[in-house]
Amino acid sequence: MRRMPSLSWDSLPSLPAFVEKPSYDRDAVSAGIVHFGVGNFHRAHQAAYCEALLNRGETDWGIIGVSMRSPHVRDKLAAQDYLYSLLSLGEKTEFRVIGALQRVLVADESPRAVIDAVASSATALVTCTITEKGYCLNRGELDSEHPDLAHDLRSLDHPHSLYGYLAAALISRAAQAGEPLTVLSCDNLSSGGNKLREGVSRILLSHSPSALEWAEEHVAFRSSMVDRVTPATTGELMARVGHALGCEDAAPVAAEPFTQWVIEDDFAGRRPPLDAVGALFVPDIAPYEHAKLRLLNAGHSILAALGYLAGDRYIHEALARPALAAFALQTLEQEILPVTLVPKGADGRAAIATALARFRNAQLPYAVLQVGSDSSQKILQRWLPATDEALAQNKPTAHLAFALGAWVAMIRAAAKAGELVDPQRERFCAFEPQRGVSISRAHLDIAGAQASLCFNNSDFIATADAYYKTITDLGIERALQAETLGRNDTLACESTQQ
Ligand code: CS2
Repeated sequence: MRRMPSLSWDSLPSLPAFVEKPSYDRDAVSAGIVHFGVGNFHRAHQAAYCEALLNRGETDWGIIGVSMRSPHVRDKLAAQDYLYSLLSLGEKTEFRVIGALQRVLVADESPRAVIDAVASSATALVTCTITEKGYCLNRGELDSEHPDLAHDLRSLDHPHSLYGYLAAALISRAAQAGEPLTVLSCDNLSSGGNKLREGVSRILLSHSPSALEWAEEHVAFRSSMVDRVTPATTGELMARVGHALGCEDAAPVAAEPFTQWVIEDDFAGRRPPLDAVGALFVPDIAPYEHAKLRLLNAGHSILAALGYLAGDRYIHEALARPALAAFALQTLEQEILPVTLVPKGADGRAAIATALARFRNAQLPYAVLQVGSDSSQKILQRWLPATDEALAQNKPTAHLAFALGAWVAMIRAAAKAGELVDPQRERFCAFEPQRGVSISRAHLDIAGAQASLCFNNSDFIATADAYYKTITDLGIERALQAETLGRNDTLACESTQQ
């Protein structure tokens, strides 16, 4: 069989007319952005916004991507001029080819090139999608003993963390009295920008107090709320793209039609006009972060745990089970929403309904195992803070206790099946239940949730343990029925707080 040609700038003119292609001269574009973490999410989200800017005639906002360790994405993209297809899958299917990524550096292979790219005055913005675990946190706080951060506090010759790369680059930028820079977190994390500031400052303090002083004046660390459901690429997607385009794309990405980017304003230096292509600049990001993490991501993680236990492969399959769908809706509406700050003018119930409708999109199957990955980190951002606030305010928490019991059951079952993907995998796998020791508390302990109120609330923990037992005895759906949770005809959400 003849091999199809690879996607490339030369092949663009021969792509079918339904494919939206770069309309700009790539040689006229410079890279004003360095982005850390070139996974599917970045390529479906921030890169798509930048592509829209380039298509409008802006020339400053090309992207240099950085992969911290793996060369895979770089290798695939380099072979096709860093172009890739982005499919929007919903009621309609839309194809775009994105050219905003100009090249991808692999930090472990060429640390100096990464430091130089961030230090260059051509770079006005650094963005990142490094996931929760890239922030080196423990108990929700920056952890100086985390091996990567501890390494960078000692030496910046070959940094291990994003903090280290930023600090090394700022030392060089300060020495050149370079242009101001904005560093923008694009992860599902509360106050990601503040964490980046804190980590970089800690490292600068130990390596170059004068660069720290410069950075305090010239660098802005900001947070953003990013939203677009973007699953991992499958072989089926690659085949579909090859067939539609008539050329081979080794790194296509599929995402839902919905997309949102809310950015904490007040940049240092040049700011890409992202508001012209659908992003929103706001002075206060907190309500947007809260609403997204708690009303969407919490729901996603809860459905991932319940769906996994029900034997489902995908989130939309979990939602097709009435008891699971009712439980997710009740948890979000009755227990999480009352303690969630929503942006002014927004309707929390409508946001929940939209999130669940988006999760039902069967055109875009999203694996429960993918959403369930790294859950020990995700629950600290997504639902434990809401649980703590509900407990503190003496509000209902029965569903949240059940969700905790289900999360523990999911961890145990996935560990047993060899399917657990989590930074704490080894500890979860080595865990042995002990008489008289709460299983929920032991798992929260491994997740680093010791500082949370729910960890220390014996009634809540005992309730979660009891639910865990019902779930493992009866299976998830019968447990929901037995406990009258997830039944449309009940409002079983008494407070477990005395
Ligand atoms: C998901 C998110 O995998 C996950 O943990 O909850 O990636 C989610 O799809 C995005 O945050 C949606 O914006």
